Amino acid sequence: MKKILVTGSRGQIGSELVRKLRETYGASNIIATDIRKMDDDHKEGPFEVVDVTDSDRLFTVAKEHNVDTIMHLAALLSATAEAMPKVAWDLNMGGLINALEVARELDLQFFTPSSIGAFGPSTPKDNTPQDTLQRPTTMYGVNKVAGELLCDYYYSRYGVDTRGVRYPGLISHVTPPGGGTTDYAVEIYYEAVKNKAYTSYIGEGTSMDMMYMPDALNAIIQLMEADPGKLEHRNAFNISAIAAAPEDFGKAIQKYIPEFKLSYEVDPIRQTIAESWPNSIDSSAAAKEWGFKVEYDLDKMTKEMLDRLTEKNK
Ligand code: VAH
Repeated sequence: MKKILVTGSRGQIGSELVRKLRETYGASNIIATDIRKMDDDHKEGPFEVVDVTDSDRLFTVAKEHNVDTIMHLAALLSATAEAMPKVAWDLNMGGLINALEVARELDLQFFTPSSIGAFGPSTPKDNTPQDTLQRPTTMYGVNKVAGELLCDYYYSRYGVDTRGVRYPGLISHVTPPGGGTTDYAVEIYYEAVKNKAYTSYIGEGTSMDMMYMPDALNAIIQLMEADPGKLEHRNAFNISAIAAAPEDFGKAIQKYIPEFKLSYEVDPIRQTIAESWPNSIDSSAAAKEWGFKVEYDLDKMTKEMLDRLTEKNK
């Protein structure tokens, strides 16, 4: 039976991944960890306070719980990383190599997400290939490319079973993201339900890849359970579900809330980051090597997001 330690369990991905993994593998087999614990955190199973920059603590918790897998999510996102690049390097890279070292020493399977942020302005923008130029111009992107190379190194040098995906912007109604460039695509749904209006900090016509959280979580489980003999790539796979710009979200919402109004007040910093990323990426390698597929398109995601957030607002 799999026994998994998750870092960053209180984050946008971690908070839902822990629930999904507990449903899939049993609550007691999923060790949720984060730098701080709040009362209502993941009470249905083990929770440990772990700062991923403390390698001894991470090793001790992994060993004591006798895990066989680490899913490392603790990291700063793009906009926050751009605001404090040195802090981002220390956490994103220091935390990653600590987690990889624990995986090497305890012979654990290892997952960590990369991002479409691993691409830069010189990367082909449309239908971005799996293998292509990666010269990102953000600290977050530098962290993601270095992270992909480091995870592949731990696979080729030490035989650690490292696997990863390049996530697009992730959209969910459970835990709002913090400090991301794509956060607007979450905020727009919250504001649509609350105020029937949203002012986007990303400009009209700026297309980015996006994905609904259930598809993002299924992708992790599918990849980690895939036959290693079929994997030609490891870190990290392009995956996406939706390529959309703010006006596409606006139109999708107006199908259910006709009076919804979208306006723009562009944030130059996050707009510059967004423009350095692809318009759409090619997910065919993930489909071929481990059967990646998605259930949610923009309309199905929009309907579910609005329904769930309306229920929450009651
Ligand atoms: C961010 N949500 O905006 C993250 C993600 C592709 C975007 O990496 O930083």
